[in-house]
Amino acid sequence: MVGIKAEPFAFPVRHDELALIVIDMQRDFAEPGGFGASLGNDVSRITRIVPDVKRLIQGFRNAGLPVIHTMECHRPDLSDLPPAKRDRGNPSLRIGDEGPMGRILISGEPGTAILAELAPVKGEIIIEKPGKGAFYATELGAVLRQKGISQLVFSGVTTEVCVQTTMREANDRGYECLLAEEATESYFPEFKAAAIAMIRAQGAIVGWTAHVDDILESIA
Ligand code: C5J
Repeated sequence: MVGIKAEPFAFPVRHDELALIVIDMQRDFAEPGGFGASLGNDVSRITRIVPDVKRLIQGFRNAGLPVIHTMECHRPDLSDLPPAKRDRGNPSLRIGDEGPMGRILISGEPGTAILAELAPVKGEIIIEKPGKGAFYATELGAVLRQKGISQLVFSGVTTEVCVQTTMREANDRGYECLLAEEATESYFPEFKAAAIAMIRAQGAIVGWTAHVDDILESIA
């Protein structure tokens, strides 16, 4: 077995147990008028990773490996939105409020959709999640078990919030996790750098990180 070139050491890939998770590449985090922008963030940082996320997705599709998309969103009646989450951050628009792309982070609204360039294709799984982590209150664990997946490549946004939370949830559940460095982004470059350093510290304490090219070479 040849591992994927990674930090802090080669990722011991098993291609038949590998899936890609694309976290929250939604208009609400990447476009003006969405949730990310309402918190005062520069959303252009997010759109810059779209080409790298796209070629990672394409590589997994070409290899016949599973691609799983997540979306952070809530029910229209807000019954899965704790007040502590709605009240946080002092955004100009809160989750559930009407914005220029529909209600912020509500299932089915235009702004909640995945960016058109990265849209899931037929057969790909979409996990709608009310939390930052994709295992909390979702069917993700059952889906992965059913597919026999034990290794996850992570991409998407934001590195230190939903990506890192989900990686840590996965790590605790026994999955081996690899973060694709150019295919993830934060509104804060220093937070992305810190998350990458934390993930691979102490002998891959919560996972590995690798360049998109090295991941793609391994699955080609
Ligand atoms: C945030 C996310 N940052 N997808 N969500 O609120 O990282």
